[in-house]
Amino acid sequence: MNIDKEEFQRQYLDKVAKLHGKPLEETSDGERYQALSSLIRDYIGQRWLLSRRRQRQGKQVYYLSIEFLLGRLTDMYLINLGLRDTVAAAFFDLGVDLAAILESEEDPGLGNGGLGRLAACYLDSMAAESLPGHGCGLRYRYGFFEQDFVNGRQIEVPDDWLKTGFIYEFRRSDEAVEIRFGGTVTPELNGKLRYRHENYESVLAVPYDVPVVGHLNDTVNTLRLWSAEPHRTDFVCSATNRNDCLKTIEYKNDVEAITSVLYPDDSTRDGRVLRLKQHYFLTSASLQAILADLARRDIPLTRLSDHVAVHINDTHPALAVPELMRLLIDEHGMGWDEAWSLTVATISYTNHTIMPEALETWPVDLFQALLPRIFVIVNEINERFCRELWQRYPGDWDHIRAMAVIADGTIRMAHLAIAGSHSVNGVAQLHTRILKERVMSDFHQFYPDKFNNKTNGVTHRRFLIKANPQLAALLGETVGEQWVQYPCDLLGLLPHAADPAFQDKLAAIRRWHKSKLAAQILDATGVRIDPDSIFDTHVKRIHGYKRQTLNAFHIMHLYNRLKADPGMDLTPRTFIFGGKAAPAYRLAKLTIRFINALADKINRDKTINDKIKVVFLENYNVSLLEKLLPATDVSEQIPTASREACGTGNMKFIMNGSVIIGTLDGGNIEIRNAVGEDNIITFGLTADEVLNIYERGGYNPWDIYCGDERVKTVLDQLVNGFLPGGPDEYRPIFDSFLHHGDHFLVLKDFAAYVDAQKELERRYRDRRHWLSMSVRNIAHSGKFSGDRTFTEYAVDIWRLRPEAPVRCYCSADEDFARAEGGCTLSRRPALQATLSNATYN
Ligand code: F58
Repeated sequence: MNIDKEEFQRQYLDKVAKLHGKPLEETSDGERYQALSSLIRDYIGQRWLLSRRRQRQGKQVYYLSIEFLLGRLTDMYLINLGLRDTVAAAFFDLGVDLAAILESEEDPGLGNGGLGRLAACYLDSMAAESLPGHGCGLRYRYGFFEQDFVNGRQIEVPDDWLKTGFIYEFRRSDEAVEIRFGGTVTPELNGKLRYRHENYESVLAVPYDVPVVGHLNDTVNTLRLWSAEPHRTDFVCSATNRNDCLKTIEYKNDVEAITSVLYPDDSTRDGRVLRLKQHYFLTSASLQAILADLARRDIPLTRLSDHVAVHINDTHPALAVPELMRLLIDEHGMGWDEAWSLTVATISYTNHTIMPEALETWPVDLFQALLPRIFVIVNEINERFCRELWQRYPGDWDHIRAMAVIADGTIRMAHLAIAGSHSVNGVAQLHTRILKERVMSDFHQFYPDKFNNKTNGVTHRRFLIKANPQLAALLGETVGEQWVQYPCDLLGLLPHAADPAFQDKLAAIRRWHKSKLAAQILDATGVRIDPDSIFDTHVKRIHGYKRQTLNAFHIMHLYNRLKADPGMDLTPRTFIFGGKAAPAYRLAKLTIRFINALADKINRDKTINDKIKVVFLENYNVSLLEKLLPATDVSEQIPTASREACGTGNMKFIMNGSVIIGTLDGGNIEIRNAVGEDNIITFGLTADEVLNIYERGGYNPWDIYCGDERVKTVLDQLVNGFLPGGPDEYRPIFDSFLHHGDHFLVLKDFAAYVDAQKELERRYRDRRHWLSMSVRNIAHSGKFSGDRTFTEYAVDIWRLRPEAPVRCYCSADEDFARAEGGCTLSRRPALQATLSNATYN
């Protein structure tokens, strides 16, 4: 956007006056933020309108997701509009602290983990690539939850992210649609078989649109968030009829509950019903709007899949399959076969997990009661699918039952998603292989062409340019500003990897961020950490398979060594944790308490000379991650191999120059292939070894407990009063390892992890060597840009003809060469020349 500093100042001061009626000097940071965001909203409005007009004819992608973990928007809008430097300079002149203003923004609480953040990264990439791709999600009144620690325990506080309003949403009441729950359906034969749906509960889905601004281009896409509201016509409340009034209030509460919170507690039947309601609400509202838009564009429904791609992010929106069938058949009079081929051609599905407990199923009775018409359709899909299977595997009932959509009184959403879509993708090469060869091998045999891999990618605009502007500037000076459009150009750093002058600049930037983070941590936790220590960060959802306990056990072991030998030569290290535990996941919550107790014990111990410090930061979210990325030396990516579908934190850390200590799982493997074995520290069981243990057994954690003194000491310390909080407090953790089989193989990998940590420290001590590793990680991170992934989705899955030609992304690896869209290094001759002239040492 073209606006100079003086003009911006004029407009801003004008906005302050109009909004607040007082001079800038008298406004608070919050009021200044309001004025800035309101001005940005004005800037975006006009561009949005033009972008919609331009995009009208092209094929549109709709990315349906139960989560969009957006992070703060203001700074990103400024970057994408090309206004960040102008605004920073303008505020500097006005004597206003832009950073403080930006801190007043709430993180929109619309997500929880990697799946939701991936959805947000892809929105950013689609807009950056000028692809007409839009998000469809829910406008939760309260986010997942805000995490507080009280005596080291996680307390879940409602995340009231909307309390002061959300300036970037545009309510579109005129585009509200009706959603129906419950009731009865009766078949009617009137020439054609039709279903009459009666006595249902009617809910209004009201869209709130959030603009998604492309990076330095004219594209503004839309994230549409649906909010549940009572239907006006049902709102009966008169003073004379108290019963009606109570019913109305009950109805209103029931309706509003649908979008009141992300992941409502599903331990009760009511909670499960609410989640299913959310899923149907999201899919039905989105599909109704998509078809309405098609009609507005005068496109016949029979051409649906040429003009629309609907992508389902995991199985939460898998009801898109039967709902699209319902709309095509019931509302538009189409026959089953035509509706089915259009549905399959339109929908594609990404799987994000192989963990059996996370593959969604619904009890038939619950499903049928809530969605009677949809149930009839799912039943029909299942019957037809089983008939097809019978043709292929006549008489093999076991095989058919294993693959059926409905079996044993449950509806299996992954099976529905696979049967009803034309593409099923995993999110890393290993994950896709496991899907094809193990978890969904039956489906892969049946539909070999549907399965494909799309290794995740993340946006370097948020996680590098926004999070680490100093590094972004250094990269620009070194490899040319074009790296922002072509992240593969970062390969041009390789010749500088061993250059002390470049390394020193990189080190100075990291040191600056570390000292800033240290100050923030002191402020937030009262713990003083040394900016010259190794910052070792482990941030992600708290889960057994992510193995925060493995990290904690290693810390305990280090502490034990230090206590035994206070003079031990150890590079000072600060272990930083962050992450939320699902409220009903007791062991994960206890893990938080355990790590907090350990932190307390270690941080108070004066005898270890501050050699190790441990902090668990409250309320991990996107904004906190952005502060940690540029200050982190070591990133912990240590899941049980095979369990982490891909991971995306790993990618965000390497683009900031952190070195990973990690297992050979998910995206770590591809990162290792890209950066080279010498620039990542890997350890532990491979995925195949883990899967073999799961299938054949043969692992007894007691053998390790009895055979490795270090493990025994650490585990005993959980229950012998070593930790504050009492000896029984942490017994469930102890039991999970020794009495419940150490499902995530923490003890099994312990020795290898300790060795890897030693190796890490050895390498860190050679400062030049460490910095060269760091540079090489940044250099190879271009491959993990979400723009690259999105190009692959656009070309292979959605068959999208983009508005602008798809940008090509180079890689030294030929596996990124693609027939269309992508490209190899050979397409960037200048870079190729730099690289081939360089000597790497
Ligand atoms: C994550 N899934 C994967 N699920 O764990 C991670 O490996 C992958 O990189 C990422 O998706 C993106 O592909 C994930 O975040 C959830 O948060 C579940 C959602 C449903 C409720 C339980 C958690």
